[in-house]
Amino acid sequence: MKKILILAALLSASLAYGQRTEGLDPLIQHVYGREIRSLNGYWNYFADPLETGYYDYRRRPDPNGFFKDKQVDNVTAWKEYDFDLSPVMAVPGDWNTQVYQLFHYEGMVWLRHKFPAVREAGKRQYLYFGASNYLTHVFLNGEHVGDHEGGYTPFNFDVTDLLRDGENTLVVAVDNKRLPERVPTIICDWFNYGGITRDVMLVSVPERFVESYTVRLKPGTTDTVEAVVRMNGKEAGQHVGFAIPELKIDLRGTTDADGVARFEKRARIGLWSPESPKLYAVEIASDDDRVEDEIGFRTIETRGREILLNGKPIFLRGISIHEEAAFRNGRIAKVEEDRTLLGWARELGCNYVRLAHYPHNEQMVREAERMGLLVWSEIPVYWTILWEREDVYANALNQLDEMIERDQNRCNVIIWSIANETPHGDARDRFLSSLAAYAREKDPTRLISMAMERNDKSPEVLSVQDNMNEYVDIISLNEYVGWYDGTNEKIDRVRWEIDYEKPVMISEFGGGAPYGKRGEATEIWTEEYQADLYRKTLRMIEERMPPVSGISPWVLKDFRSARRLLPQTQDGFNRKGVISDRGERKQAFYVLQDYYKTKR
Ligand code: GCB
Repeated sequence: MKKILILAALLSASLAYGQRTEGLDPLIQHVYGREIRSLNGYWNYFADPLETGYYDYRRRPDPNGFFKDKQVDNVTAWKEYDFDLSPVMAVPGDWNTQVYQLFHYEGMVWLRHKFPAVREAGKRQYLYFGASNYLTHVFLNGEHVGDHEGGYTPFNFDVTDLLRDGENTLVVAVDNKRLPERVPTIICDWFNYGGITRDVMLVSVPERFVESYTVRLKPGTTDTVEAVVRMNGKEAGQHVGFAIPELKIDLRGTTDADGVARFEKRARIGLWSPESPKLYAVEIASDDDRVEDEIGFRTIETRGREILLNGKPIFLRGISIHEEAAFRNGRIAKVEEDRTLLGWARELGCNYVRLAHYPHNEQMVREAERMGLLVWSEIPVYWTILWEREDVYANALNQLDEMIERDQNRCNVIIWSIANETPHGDARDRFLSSLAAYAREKDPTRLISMAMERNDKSPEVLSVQDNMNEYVDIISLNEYVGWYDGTNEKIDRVRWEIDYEKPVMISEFGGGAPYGKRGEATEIWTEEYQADLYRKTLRMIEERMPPVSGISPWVLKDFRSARRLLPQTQDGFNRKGVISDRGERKQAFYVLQDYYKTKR
């Protein structure tokens, strides 16, 4: 508890200092199950590299910025922008792949959407963003609503008092500059898609509504469901109902002084697993509100070097995935695009996906759950974060919190990952161990991991040695023998010693090859080399490593990265996909598929 208080104090102090996440209201759970009005569509936009619409000429926030959307004739009074005369782009959608001139643009873009609304007595209306990359300033009818930092998690604002009957003007400034103090920071190996990249909607709820809920197996049992329902506001004595008709659960309770009602009931529960992804219809109702969801139940734990799903050891047949649409290669904007990637993972024989390196859209996780795919979900604490800065920590913590908050009822999510390939050091250890403690306290029902780097004992005895081993449940490591480290023949020469009595997973290995580039297995960049790397690595895992509990090779599909500059081979893409950016399966795809047949 004390730890949490310290973290909370740190968080509020840092937010005041950073002034970047402001005005947010507690996240509404499962917005797709509410009364919603989509604000997706074509929004007017223009780029503002000098942030002229946000700051005045002394770089002070301008109270008459572009968000006022001044309606003047420009004859008797002037203005130097005009949303009405500006082109449109699709929301959700990244600007880079929609507007050729903005392909490499990193900075501020203004977007405006007009929509009709009706103020409803007895209702509250929330403006909800699935995600917007990276820093988002939101204005409604000329007033500042709030700001959000972080490009991959949802946020919402209560706009009841700002909403008008009739036409409303929503103006959003999105800034995707890369800065050292951001999370992720300046360098990362994926494309910095800017814009409002996920659904935007108005969510209408009663004055007193079900804000969030946690429904799961009571820890330590497989025959007891527990539910915690949190109403908005902190009012005691409200009636709350919790039902799972198929399990004959139908309970009533009342809220305590925190506005929270708790339930517990024994039942004969069919557990969710990849082979049988059973979900139950769940109903939560209060005096004025009602939400329905689909929820599954499972246990996940570790024992020595094993990962146990529903009490049985499991090997995680995985693949790493970036949230980039197949065929058109932009940030995913539709659930069909999630399904394509997940369908490919299934075709490979996966029972698990590593959703790298940031929380993917909510539908991706829900679709994976329906398809029987377990999930590793990660925050973008990637490479060289500014570990010493409190505001940077507060930002990472907020992203972690939003990730857990959104997906806490997805039983397929079994691992929260707090980082990827971070450089060792005291400040980093403090930063990451605090994140791990927070995740564990907030959600004791999942495993914690992070992608570590190798730290070898000798050139041929490979290992991982990381102070963070104490804080994680699974030792996961990215290893690139045969690619960044030597060529494939080295894979056959090495063996591994890992001294921790915890499950080990290989969160990444791989090599690059454009689809169709053929040659000898000894020539890098060929499909043959990539396939050979897979064959040798899989053999190494079987024969010269301590038991491994799962793998998620890098990566499902070739993805855009501004770091990948080699003409005719990379052309702006990381080519480590087992499938090309156009959907063609490379030889390595089949090597992995065959291996997974042996691991069922
Ligand atoms: C890594 C990173 C991943 C990169 C990959 C690569 O270790 O975790 O984000 O894309 O290597 O291809 O270099």
